[in-house]
Amino acid sequence: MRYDIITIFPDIFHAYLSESIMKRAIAKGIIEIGIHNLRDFTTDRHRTVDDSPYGGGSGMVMKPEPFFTAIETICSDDSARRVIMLSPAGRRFEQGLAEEMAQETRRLVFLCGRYEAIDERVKTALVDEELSIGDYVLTGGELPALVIIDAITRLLPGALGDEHSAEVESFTWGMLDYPHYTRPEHFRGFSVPEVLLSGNHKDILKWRRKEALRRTLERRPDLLEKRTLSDEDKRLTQEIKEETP
Ligand code: 9WO
Repeated sequence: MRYDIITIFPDIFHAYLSESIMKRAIAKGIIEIGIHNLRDFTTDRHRTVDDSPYGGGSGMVMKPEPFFTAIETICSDDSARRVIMLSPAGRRFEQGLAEEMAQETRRLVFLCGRYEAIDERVKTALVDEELSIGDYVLTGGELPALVIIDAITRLLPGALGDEHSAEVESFTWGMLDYPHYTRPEHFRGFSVPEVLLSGNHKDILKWRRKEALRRTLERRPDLLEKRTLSDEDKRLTQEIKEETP
C-alpha cells in the first residue's frame, strides 16, 4: 500500500510512523509512505499557504495552488490516485470502509487542512472523497489521516505479524470485545474469573462469546441490530436476559 500525505506539519507523521506496527510495516515493505510538506510547493519567498477569505470574515483559507502543484508533482496520473480530504463534512470512516480501502491498488493521497478551511476548488477538481472520523471539529486533518492509515495498515497481510490476531477478531467481529485478564490472579481484591483458569477451551470460548454479547447488548445494541445472530448467540442472549434483573 502506498500512502502520500500533504501537510504543513510533516513531523506529526514522522513521529507516529516511526514507532511500533507502522515502523515494522514500512521496514517489511508492506506500506510505503510519502510525507510531503505543502510549503515545498509554494513559489513565494514566504512560502505562503493561506490567505484571507473572499467575501470577508475572520480566519484564513488555504490557497489552492500549492495543493494543485503538490498533487501534480506526487502523482500526475489521476487514474493512479485516490485523493482523500479529511473533514467533518465527509462520509463517516468505519471498519467496512477500512476493509474496502485495504484492497485499493491506487495510491492513497491524504490532504490535511489547517486554519479555517481549504479553497473549494481543491475539493471540486482534486478530491475524490471527503472522510470524517466523527462529529467533532479538530485543528487540522492530520490526526484523522493517521487514524485512517492506521486502521487500513493493520488489515494488510503480514502487518500485525501475529496470525492469531485475525482469528480472534473474526470470532467477535462486529461486537464489542470480551474482558481480558493477565497475571496476577488476585489483585487488590479483584480476581480473574474461574473459567479462564479452568483450562477448558470450549467453556472459555463460550464465556468470551457470552461476555462480548453482554457488553454489546448493554453498551452498543445498535451493533447487534445490523447482524443476524446464530442459534448459539440467541441462546446466550436469552441467558444474559434471564441473569439481568
Ligand atoms: C471544518 C468544518 C466544521 C463544520 C463543518 C464542516 C467543516 N469542515 C471543516 C474542515 O474541513 N476544516 C479543515 C480541516 C480546516 C480546519 C481543520 N480541519 C479539520 C478536519 N477539523 N476537523 C477535521 C476533521 C476531519 C475528519 N473527521 C473529523 C474532523
